[in-house]
Amino acid sequence: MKLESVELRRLNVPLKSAFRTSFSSVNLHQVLWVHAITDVGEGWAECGANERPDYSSEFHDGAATVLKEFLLPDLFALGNDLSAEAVAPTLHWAKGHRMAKAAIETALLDAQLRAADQSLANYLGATKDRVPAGVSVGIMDSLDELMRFVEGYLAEGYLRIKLKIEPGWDYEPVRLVRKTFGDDLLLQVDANTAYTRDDFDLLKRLDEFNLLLIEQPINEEDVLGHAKLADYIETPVCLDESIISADIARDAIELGAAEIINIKPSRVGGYLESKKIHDIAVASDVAVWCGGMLETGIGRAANLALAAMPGFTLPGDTSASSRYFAVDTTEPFVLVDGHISVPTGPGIGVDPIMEIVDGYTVSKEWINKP
Ligand code: SMG
Ligand code: MG
Repeated sequence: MKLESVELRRLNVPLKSAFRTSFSSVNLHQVLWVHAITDVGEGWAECGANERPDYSSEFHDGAATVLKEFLLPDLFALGNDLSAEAVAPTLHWAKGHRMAKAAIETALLDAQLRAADQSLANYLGATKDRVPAGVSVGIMDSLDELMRFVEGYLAEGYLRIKLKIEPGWDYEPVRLVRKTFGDDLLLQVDANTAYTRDDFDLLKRLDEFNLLLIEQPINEEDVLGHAKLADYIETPVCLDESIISADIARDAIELGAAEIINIKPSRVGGYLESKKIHDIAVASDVAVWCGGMLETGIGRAANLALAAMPGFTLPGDTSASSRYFAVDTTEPFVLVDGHISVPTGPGIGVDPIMEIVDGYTVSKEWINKP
């Protein structure tokens, strides 16, 4: 396969309601797409970075710049030696920028698999044709509002609820959701690093609610702190932001810091690295689940393929398109009996609907092979 040109496309996709985490509140999802044109066909990917470096150090302008100035020139230079598998080794010299690398690797993997008439799910070794869906519920202005949203999601059929928490929005919302919806509800929380080592007693209070897990309670660089917390509380500690590579996943597991892992392909540099993390976790008896970055259909499709691998034993943040969007960029993913179907078509298995995509597009830039 040979890379001929790449389109960087920015989209502004409105959210149905504001999504608030411990670090931001957004009601417009700003998206960066990477569209690769090769000699064997085209491929699409959604970059996991946010517009601002708030979830991780990456952000759209940074990803676009590193792609244009450093990553794409090396991939153009490979000529006919390009393959999706060659992307990570070729770009290894460039430190970090995993979301930018994941985006181009995924777009090329999509092109390569479409040409080979193979689905991403099949390529990754998926064993399921549908995956159980969880939903991530943002921080709300009031407990009443939270109850209304959770009740609505449960009525739609979601099989697991994840509550975003932060200091001041933790014990009470969790207590109320547990009390209202019962002990059988699969319930977990995500702090996005909002706590510190001084908050362990506060976090221990959540033990009484029999949570599936607590996700990334403290600073992503404090892996040892998570191991200490895991010793201190009953609730299993799950890492998200900290796990940026298979090497870190292996270390975090060995340290006792990652009792469960949220795998987000964008955060770790792509689907190939995600597969490595999956394999390491399975070999260590650590459960994994697929996280999300509010992906539109292009990104959601690829995440569903990953979530269909055998080690993904917990419901992911792989919710239906309608969780966030009135109109998705592809055929919408729908919830049926609490599950979402894994695409079976070649590559990521879905196509952008260009009339809709063009309506969301705010800019396009083409980078051509020199
Ligand atoms: O795709 O449903 C989704 C988003 C799930 O909560 C979610 N993601 O830390 O896991 C996480 C957050 C990051 C969101 S960045 C705005
Ligand atoms: Mg998280």
